Amino acid sequence: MTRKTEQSHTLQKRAEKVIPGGVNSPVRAFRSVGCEPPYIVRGQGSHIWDADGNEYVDYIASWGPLILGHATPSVIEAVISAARKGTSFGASTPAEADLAELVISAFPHMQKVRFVSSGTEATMSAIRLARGYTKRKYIVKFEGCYHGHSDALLVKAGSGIATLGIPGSAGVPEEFTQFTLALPYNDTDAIEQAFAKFKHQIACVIVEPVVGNMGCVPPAPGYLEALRAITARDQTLLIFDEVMTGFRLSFGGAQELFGVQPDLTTMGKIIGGGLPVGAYGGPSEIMDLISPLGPVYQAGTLSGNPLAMAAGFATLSYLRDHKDVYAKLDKLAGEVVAAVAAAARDTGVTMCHNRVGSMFTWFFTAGPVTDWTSAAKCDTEAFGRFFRVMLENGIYLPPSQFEAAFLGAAHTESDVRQTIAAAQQAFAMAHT
Ligand code: KE4
Repeated sequence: MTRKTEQSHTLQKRAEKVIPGGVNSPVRAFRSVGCEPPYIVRGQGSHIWDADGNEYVDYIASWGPLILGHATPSVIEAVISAARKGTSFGASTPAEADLAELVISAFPHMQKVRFVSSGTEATMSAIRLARGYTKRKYIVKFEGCYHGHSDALLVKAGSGIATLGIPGSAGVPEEFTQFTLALPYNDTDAIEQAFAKFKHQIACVIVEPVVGNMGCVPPAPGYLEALRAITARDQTLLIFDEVMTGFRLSFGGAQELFGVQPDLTTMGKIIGGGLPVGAYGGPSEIMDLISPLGPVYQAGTLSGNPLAMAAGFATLSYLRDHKDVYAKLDKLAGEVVAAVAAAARDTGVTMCHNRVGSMFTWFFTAGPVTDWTSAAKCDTEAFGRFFRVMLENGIYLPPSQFEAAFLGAAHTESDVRQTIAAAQQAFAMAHT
């Protein structure tokens, strides 16, 4: 199949003249998979169409938000109805508490939530709150975990364990990352060493309870429990960054699935139903330090935007009322992931995979992939070849080895069959 790409190519060249790389978020440039990005013009259910008329089974789902699929009627109707009354007021609206009450109903530890407009804002604000609450400066994050692009989090691990992070991006002065510790994920010794070295000085540990941003990497058995025990022992706040996993892995996110309760939870993606929403929440004792009640400042012009609230409320209402959807997602995702893995094995292609519920990654390495060090061993060229053949066959995967793919409520057995067939073709070609 030779997919037509002229229209997307023209659109890319036009966009590059006025937008850096032609994209408003780097991963969309397809730089690591060796082809130009299709320009998407429409989505419906589990499918999207590009400017050249090519149709794809979509496993990106806007990087997670569209768990119900594209253009879900209840979501669209809610947004249109809200828009007819105006798009934004910069004032309180009933829709904000509607969504806040629904979000809080999913998390037993949560008494209050503050809405913002992105996951980056959510994690940045939660960290500021943790520092204000504990009056401590140091924070811990993990290599391979991504929590958005605020300066203190754009850090790569220093040399050796429990050494302070070094900037991971140009434009971030080392002073801005000097209080950030970047530790290996799934390594409890590293955490113990850090807390021994920085006893009573660490404000918070922020972690993706199931990592999506080095590809899908689940917590080792007991790891989240260890993080919870070690942080509680030192009065450090544990922040679960559930921007990706919240309402994805279960209605109560990873913390419900694994039975480990953080102090603060950050959210995004699904809670906006495809519109810009982030959030952070926790007990009133901590959340009431946020302005205007307390001394920790945080604000946002479009926070709680009525259209975004409407889209989020419609999406979460469906999930609240159809919790059986999670078992269905788990089953169908299990089918497609296992079948593709079997096809790789049958053709001698070196690949392993991780999956938790409806988020998963096929890694082009023998594996297992348990942390950034093992993820980084992937043959990204092999992933690129796989990605391009899948795209040619109408399967739209995340354009990076180090991302998670998402299956949603609109995906069908037919989508799964098409995906498996495309993978079989890709693996057959891998030996040519
Ligand atoms: P945003 O600022 O992009 O809304 O959220 C940042 C963020 C925070 N926490 C987690 C666990 C996340 O996965 C993200 C953003 N995820 C990426 C995909 N890996 C968004 C895609 C992109 O950067 O374009």
